[in-house]
Amino acid sequence: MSILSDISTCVIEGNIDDIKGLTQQALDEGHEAKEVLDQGLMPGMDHVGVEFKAGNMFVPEVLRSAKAMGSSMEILKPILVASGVKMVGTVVLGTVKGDLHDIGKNLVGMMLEGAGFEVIDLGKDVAPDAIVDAVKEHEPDIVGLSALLTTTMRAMDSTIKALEEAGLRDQVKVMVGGAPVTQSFADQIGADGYSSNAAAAAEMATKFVTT
Ligand code: B1M
Repeated sequence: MSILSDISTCVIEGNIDDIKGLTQQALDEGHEAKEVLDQGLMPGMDHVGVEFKAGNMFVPEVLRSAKAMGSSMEILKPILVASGVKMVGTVVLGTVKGDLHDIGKNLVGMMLEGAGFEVIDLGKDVAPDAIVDAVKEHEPDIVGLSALLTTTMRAMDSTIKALEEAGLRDQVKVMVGGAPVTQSFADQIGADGYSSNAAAAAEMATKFVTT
């Protein structure tokens, strides 16, 4: 097996202990950082996404895989940034105002990073104005909003309205998710997309920037 497939396996198995050493070894052996990302980390994360969607992997395992990927990215990211490799796109992500649940949002962020996006994670309890400011500052392709409470879902609506009022709505796709959110709610508030899980969110984001 090549070192790049060993790195894929580390992502799939959530092997946080070995992945950093293997990443450094791959670079030392002459592999480009982009090669490690495209042929090591990404295929691993794609596999995780498929297995998670199929119900063969569960949240704790996916989080561990995402952590393994993050450990490798700590080494690769500065090299990728310095060499000007473009990320697939940028996502401003946050859990909406009044809502402190961030486990699902973090998982979505990790899957997005796994799919090659730069993720500007604003955290939880994020007010519509803070999203507007972040869109002005970072000019993302996508805004991702998460909500876990029926009482905070409405803040997704307010956030979309704030983007409209700031004249920014046409510049970004807005995707929403979280346990109480549904496709019909997403349609009702004028979001561009809804996904029920992190793997589907990453797939949708990729479609947004490639079609
Ligand atoms: Co809270 N909580 N909680 N809680 N909590 C729920 C959500 C609840 C369903 C529990 C229950 O009553 N059965 C209930 C909500 C009821 C409702 O509104 N219908 C609830 C409540 C009531 C509350 C409090 C009000 C409790 C209280 O204080 N009285 C309070 C509210 C605080 C606040 O937010 N203002 C509260 C607090 C908390 C903790 C802080 C203790 C903790 C959060 C810790 C944290 O996130 N750092 C917590 C937790 C852990 C939960 C449960 C147990 C688990 C949520 C979770 O992390 N799931 C939850 C019950 C449950 O779901 N079993 C519950 C795992 C996570 C991976 O799934 O977040 O759904 P999820 O994300 C999924 C998808 O939804 C999707 O992808 C993810 C991965 O597949 N997804 C997206 C999520 N965001 C997306 C965005 C996308 C696309 C997909 O695009 C951008």
